[in-house]
Amino acid sequence: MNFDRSNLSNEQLIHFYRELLWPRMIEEKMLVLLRQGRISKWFSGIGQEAIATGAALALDENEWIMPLHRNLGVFTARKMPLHKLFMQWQGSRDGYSKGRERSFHFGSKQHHICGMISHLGPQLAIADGVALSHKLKKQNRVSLAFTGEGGTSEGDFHEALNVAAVWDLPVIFLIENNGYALSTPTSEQYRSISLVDKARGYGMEGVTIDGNNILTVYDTIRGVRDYCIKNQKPYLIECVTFRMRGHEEASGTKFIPQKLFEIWQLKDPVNKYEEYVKSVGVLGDEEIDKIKNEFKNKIEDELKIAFAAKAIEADMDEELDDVYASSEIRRESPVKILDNSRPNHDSRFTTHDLRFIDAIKQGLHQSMQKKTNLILMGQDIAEYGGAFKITEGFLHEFGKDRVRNTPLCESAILGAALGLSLEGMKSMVEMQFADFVTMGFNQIVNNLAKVYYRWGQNADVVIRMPTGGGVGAGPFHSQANEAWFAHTPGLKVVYPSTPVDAKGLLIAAINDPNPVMYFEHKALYRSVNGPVPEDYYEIEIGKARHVREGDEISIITYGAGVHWAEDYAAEHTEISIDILDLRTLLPLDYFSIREAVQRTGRILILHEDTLIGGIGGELAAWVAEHCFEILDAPVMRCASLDTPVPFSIELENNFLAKSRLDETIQKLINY
Ligand SMILES: Cc1ncc(C[n+]2csc(CCOP(=O)(O)OP(=O)(O)O)c2C)c(N)n1
Repeated sequence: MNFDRSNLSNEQLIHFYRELLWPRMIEEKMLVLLRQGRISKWFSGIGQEAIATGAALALDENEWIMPLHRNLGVFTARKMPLHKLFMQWQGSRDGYSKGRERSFHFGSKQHHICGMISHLGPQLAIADGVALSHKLKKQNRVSLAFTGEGGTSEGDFHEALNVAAVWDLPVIFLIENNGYALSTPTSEQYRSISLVDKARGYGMEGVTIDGNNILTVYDTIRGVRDYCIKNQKPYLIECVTFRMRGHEEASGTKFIPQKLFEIWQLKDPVNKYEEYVKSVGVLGDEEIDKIKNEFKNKIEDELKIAFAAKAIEADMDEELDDVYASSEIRRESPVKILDNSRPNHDSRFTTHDLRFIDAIKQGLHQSMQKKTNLILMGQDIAEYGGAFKITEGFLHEFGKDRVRNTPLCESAILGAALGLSLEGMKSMVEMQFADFVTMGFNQIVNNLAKVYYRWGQNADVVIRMPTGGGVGAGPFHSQANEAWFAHTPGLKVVYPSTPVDAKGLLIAAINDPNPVMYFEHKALYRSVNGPVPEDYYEIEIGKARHVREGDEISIITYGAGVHWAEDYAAEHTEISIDILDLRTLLPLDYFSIREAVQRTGRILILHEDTLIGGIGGELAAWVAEHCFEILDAPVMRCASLDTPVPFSIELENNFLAKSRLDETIQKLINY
């Protein structure tokens, strides 16, 4: 192994030695603690330390790193106190995730380390978002994301590299090629001769280096960093290395030929570098022993602090409170709140008549004017103005930096949106159709939704979801998929039915620091209009709207269902129908739901989503559990058929809940 010190001083060489040795010695201790049952799981990076350590040393401290499960060297090089790291691994309250996350699945804003989720690949696109923020703010910084060679087979790898290349983002993608995924060798993982060949396919540069040589890793990344900043381009680095232990300690190494361990032991990154610093006279045996003793004592001291930590006690209020970031933290200036939650409310706003679609457009437009850190991302939203023309004209007014056409890669764009949040920026991601959200589902439900609870970083993202059927568009352009998200703690789900609410809820969603799924029903875009204030105002998220007063039955609904219910009530004046528009599905407005039950004692829950597992089941259960004594009949549901959404209009009409509304209402009244 050749070490080239270039112009590194003796002090720097010693510093690198200490930084490299430190995670190795911690790990050796961790393996002992694991055998003693003091920690429950350990993913070893022994043999690979030069990569994590070298990478962290090569970046500036305020540059974000997206590490994975074997990168202790990143955490130690960023000077995270060891006792706090131990507390994290023990699941203690005073670790980095209040006991909510395991092993290396945590981040720290202070240290510019982004916590991974188990799925590996999603880390990569977050680096895109951070780099986008640097680019837009003209900061000379990069972000760096890790992946194993196994992770390069994930679609997220492809999407993240592609977006970084197309958007000219200063991101360093770093592959640690240690020969094996959990047990799968590279021959069963990919067919390209070298992983760095993939860089060319994305139109970026790349290099393969010896990942066991800390000076090579440091020097390469330092140079690549300069390249990325100067040229505003991404770069792929493949570090060749070997994992000296099993995937995790319990999985063993039987599946890897023993000979490989013998070969790679001779290339051990710590031993080799130690030999080098000795050979050039920078450190002698005595000094090395001194450092090792110092570290040994430090580990014991830090462990003592960690083991003295109090046992964790669950505090239910705190657990629930920490699912969402406080809504107050994002409002730069006071915003008017329009309360139209009761019929005949007194609105002192000057209004004009707008279609549903124009109200959304106006809300978005005013938000772009008010919030200069708001970035819009979506397929065909720039020149074309979006599939439904909601962003038509925005490009001209706000420019290409803020109104961004994206490649077809929902997952990477949602990951990038999270990356923008890390740097304090707000983003709105437009799904071309709500159905396509499945391609980015993992980022939403596992990353955006959970990140605040896990390590205190909010995902400041609104996802617009053109949704719903009734337009003859078939199974993949018509679905009502709000229930998938209403089931996910950490998300907010809003679903307006009128122009005034569409505008006010969109502004509220954009001002909310949490990830908000904003459902907009396509069939309402041009078929519904109404008075909309010209002001910049919010409708409160989590507050239902009492649409119509009645005393025989209450229909609880949202979205297109509100219009079905209103039309039905207008045509059946012989029945006194009360209507509640939920407007927000997560969190639900239980107070208003209870009031609706009180008004009539007969509840019909109406939604366009299919029956089984729809939000109606949750509502029915809640009403039965909490309002049993004021019910005069069983809670009934009217939902769409439990089939995919059919294309032919006759079939679709039969599918939609609306076709069974009369039948269900009659059943409820006659109970
Ligand atoms: C989406 C997903 N699939 C499978 C796994 C299970 N898993 C965890 S780590 C791992 C191997 C990853 O291999 P590689 O990317 O080469 O990194 P290494 O662990 O070798 O450092 C697997 C299969 C997972 N965590 N996420």
